[in-house]
Amino acid sequence: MKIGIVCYPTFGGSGVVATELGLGLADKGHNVHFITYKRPVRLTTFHANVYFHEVTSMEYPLFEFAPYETSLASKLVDVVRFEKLDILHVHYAIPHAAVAYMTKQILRSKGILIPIVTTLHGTDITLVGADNSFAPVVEFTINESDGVTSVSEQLKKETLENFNITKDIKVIFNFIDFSRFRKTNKDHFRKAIAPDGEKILVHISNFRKVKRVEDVIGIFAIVSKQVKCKLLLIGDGPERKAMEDLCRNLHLCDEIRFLGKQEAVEELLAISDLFILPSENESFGLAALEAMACEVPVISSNAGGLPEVNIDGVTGYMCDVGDVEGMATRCLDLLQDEDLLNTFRHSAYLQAQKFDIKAILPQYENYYNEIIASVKLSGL
Ligand code: GMT
Repeated sequence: MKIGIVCYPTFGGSGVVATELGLGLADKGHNVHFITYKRPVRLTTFHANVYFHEVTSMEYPLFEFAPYETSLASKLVDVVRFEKLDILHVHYAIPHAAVAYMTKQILRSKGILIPIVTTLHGTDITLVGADNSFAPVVEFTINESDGVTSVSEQLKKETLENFNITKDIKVIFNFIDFSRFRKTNKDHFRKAIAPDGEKILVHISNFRKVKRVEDVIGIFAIVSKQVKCKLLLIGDGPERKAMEDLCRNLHLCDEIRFLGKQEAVEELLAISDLFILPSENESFGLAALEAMACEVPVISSNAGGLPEVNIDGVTGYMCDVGDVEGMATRCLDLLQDEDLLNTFRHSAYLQAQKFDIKAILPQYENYYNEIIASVKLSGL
């Protein structure tokens, strides 16, 4: 198949999923064309079946906001026509589902039929998509997509609750590539970060409000009073400065390290004992899955789709959003009982295997074939 993938190229979960999906499909022999404004962060090496088309916008003094959607649609029309794509898969509804709709209409006027699949990732529905400034377009363009997928059952439920959806939504879970995410021996890293045998807690996110990084620090403040430990904060975003200030105010700067954006997160997960994810909302929690694949149990909130990934009392623990005391207690339960921690480590790994890329990729391939066939049947 010749597949076009549109996504945000930055460190967000949707861009990561889109890129890993494209690379996985390319490994299976498909030709994959990424179309976005920057090379996606996980698209680092050459692959014979992978193409990257950069979207550029013309600058003009009249434009206070560069009309990216127009440039993207124009690029998509061009790539679909000249590369003869079979399907266009757009990740994150805003603005990609709307751009895909426009692209489809333009191509239709030229006698070309391009099937569109939209994948909903979370905040495009729950936080941003539900806002009046986007909602009518989100609803319309989801319904106009030929196929719609959601990364969790809970996100599908919320989409149906928030919008008047006439299309079937297929749940295809996010996935993990075990050839990359697995526990490896990185003891030299561990010694550098925790020289006195301290336990290592870790959090990875884009430091947006929805991640509640202040709760991660609050949990650590309680835990570190009873167990010698360190906290690694990986990622960057709008809340980082406030979080650095909070660490200073709590006199925890020696125990907490801000590592910024990291490429090889699996190497840091390999030395971690617990992953903390207290999010206000989380449609899936890809970062938690990555931790579990590296045998790191997860202490999380029970928001959104997290219960579909993290099994309470088995692969980690879940508490209500904002229950900092509860999450700290659960951390201590595991950190103070090495046998229990090891049992949870193994269970986390086993649960992660349910999301193995090898099992999930064929679901996308079958879905693409189904959508292409049904679009062909309905014609122009
Ligand atoms: O977490 C974010 O804010 C980034 C966002 C994105 O679209 O990049 O992540 C969403 O998509 C991820 C991949 O499907 C999911 O694992 C995250 O749970 C989801 N984030 C939220 O729902 C807050």
